[in-house]
Amino acid sequence: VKAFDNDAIDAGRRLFGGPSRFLLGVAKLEQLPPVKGVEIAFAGRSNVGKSSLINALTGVNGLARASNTPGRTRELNFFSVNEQLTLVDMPGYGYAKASKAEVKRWQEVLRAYLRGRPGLTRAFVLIDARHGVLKTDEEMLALLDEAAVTFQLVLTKIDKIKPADCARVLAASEAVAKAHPAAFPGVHASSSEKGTGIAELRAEIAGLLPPQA
Ligand SMILES: Nc1nc2c(ncn2[C@@H]2O[C@H](COP(=O)(O)OP(=O)(O)O)[C@@H](O)[C@H]2O)c(=O)[nH]1
Ligand SMILES: [Mg+2]
Repeated sequence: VKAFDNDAIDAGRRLFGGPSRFLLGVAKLEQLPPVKGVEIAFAGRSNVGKSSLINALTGVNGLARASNTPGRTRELNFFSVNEQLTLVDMPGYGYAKASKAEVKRWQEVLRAYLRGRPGLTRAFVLIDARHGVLKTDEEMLALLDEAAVTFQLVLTKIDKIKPADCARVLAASEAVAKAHPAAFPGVHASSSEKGTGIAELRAEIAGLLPPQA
């Protein structure tokens, strides 16, 4: 990913330095809240580190986990950051125990959400750095292409691999992204555990907000 200058890093720090709170969990599209400000979504396989990344970005431990109570994991969970930004924790895919009917149902909810959400500025698709882009990830990317939602890839858990392997997975992921019309160039590498790449991701997100008046 491109380098961020001090101003961009500062803007990210200021944005996420503000209060963050859980808004609501949505299981049915009729329950979707009106879009307020800029909305961004986090997608990825279950266990890839979506909740951990939201906690790391907001600096609020347990913020995303707080909404992870049973029954909530199949919902779209909405969080507010500094009253300026809405983060959406999307239900994880690739869950081995999910039935075909379940997968189909949540794909329909997801597709409807992605298609009918003009305020959705970008989706970050999280990729486990140990595995790279898998087939189920490709399905998600195809869904985003189809819905014309700009997405950007973020490697997670880079603390679990060697720097050389990280460089290799980054390059491979960039090549995958290039093949998708909805991809935003540049792949982030992160570790919620160590805090690596969090400041840069905050800066990227802050850059999506309209300039301050
Ligand atoms: N080592 C390491 N583990 C992580 C990292 N991010 C998440 N995890 C672990 O991966 C597991 C799944 O994380 P979670 O955020 O719940 O994933 P989700 O299902 O995508 O929301 C948990 O045990 C986390 O502690 C990371 O950056 N490094
Ligand atoms: Mg989660």
